Amino acid sequence: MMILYSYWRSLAAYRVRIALHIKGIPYEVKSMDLIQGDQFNIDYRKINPQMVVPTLVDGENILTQSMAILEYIEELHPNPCLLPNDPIGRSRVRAISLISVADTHPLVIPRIRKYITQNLAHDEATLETWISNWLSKGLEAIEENLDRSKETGTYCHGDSVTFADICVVPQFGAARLFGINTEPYPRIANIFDTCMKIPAFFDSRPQVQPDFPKET
Ligand SMILES: N[C@@H](CCC(=O)N[C@@H](CS)C(=O)NCC(=O)O)C(=O)O
Repeated sequence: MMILYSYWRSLAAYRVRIALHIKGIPYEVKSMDLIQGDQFNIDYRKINPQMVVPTLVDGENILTQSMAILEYIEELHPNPCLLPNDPIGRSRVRAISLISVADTHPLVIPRIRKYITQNLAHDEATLETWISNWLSKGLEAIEENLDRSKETGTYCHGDSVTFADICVVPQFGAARLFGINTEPYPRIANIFDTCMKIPAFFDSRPQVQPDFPKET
């Protein structure tokens, strides 16, 4: 069985959980507490020298970077298909995905947060402004893309789930959890609500992960 190194709050691991679920691939979760610093353990570093999650272990193969993992899963199990048939469509789906994966998410991960508060000595309020600014900017760009394109359908691209939904939904969920005003993003909100009716999205969400903090 595949092993997924994951963390309940990780948007990148969330993307992979959704894709594995959609493709019906069973996997075992190994939880990494990124706040406690599990990612820096020497044994994990041997598996993932970047010291981040997710890492997917498929037999002898170790896969890293959520987008690269999504592509791997897609090639291994083409059905149901998570990319459009045409090159322009695939390019659009990857572009929407990367607004989140490459241009938004890296700005709000734990090591960046830590750098802002510890190395640059900014307070929590400044950190919150930082996070909220970048999450919002990403959503703004995605909303405008969705609004302008005739390819936008029930989902980000057409009427079936693609990588784009798998990348946008976790970011939108994080923005809501973070208390950001999401009213300016009605198209994303609709897609989010539609996706949440799909077990692959609903059952992969942070709040139902085994390592989600229990209330004391
Ligand atoms: N671009 C990578 C991002 C990986 C990443 O930064 N993951 C975060 C959690 S979402 C992490 O493990 N951070 C550890 C840290 O910042 O120390 C991907 O999409 O897989």
